[in-house]
Amino acid sequence: MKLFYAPGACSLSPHIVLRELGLPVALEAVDLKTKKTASGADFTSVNPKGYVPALQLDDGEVLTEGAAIVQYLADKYAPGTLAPAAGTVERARVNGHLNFVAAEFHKAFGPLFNPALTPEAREAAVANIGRKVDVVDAALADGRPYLTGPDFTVADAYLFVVLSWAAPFGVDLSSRPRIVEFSRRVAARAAVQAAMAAEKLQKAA
Ligand SMILES: N[C@@H](CCC(=O)N[C@@H](CS)C(=O)NCC(=O)O)C(=O)O
Repeated sequence: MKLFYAPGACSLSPHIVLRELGLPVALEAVDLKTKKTASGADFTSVNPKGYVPALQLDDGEVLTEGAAIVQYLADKYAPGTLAPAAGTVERARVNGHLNFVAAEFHKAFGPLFNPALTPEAREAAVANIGRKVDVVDAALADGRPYLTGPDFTVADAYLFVVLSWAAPFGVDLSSRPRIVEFSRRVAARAAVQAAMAAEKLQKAA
């Protein structure tokens, strides 16, 4: 299997999951501006949508969409561990968080990638991000270590990655101690440390 990724992008989520599962990880970086991969290939021939992550399986099949990739990996290689069994309420809860992170929280950062953003638009975008953070903060309110309880799941991996974009974009999360602690807890996992080191990312504090 080969993961097409960009350092620190949402592809870090399946990267973490691959390492959590102890699977061999072949990585190929993608320049998201030029759509060229590190080997000089045209990335749009791998994923016509032009974005990471893309996971190329050993038979050549390519999976896209981070939420789908992490569920495929969890179900295939360690059923019931990083994602509860399909068809259970517990799985639906993990899927709910995954979908929220993908469709709501991840996308809330979109405006901040625009260098021409006005101060007013930035303020609105940051406020919107804050509302999404409030949702995941509330999920942790009973003191649980991870989104759905005591066990780390694929949804936590994705949430960790999106939370990691806050500081570089100047979004201050320090007033939310549960979120700060969540990020520290996930960052301390061996698989996360290994994935971040492989992507040459600074370890979270
Ligand atoms: N719906 C996709 C979105 C993936 C996505 O937004 N990838 C970003 C990096 S985090 C990207 O590659 N952007 C470059 C582009 O869209 O051209 C998913 O959930 O996997």
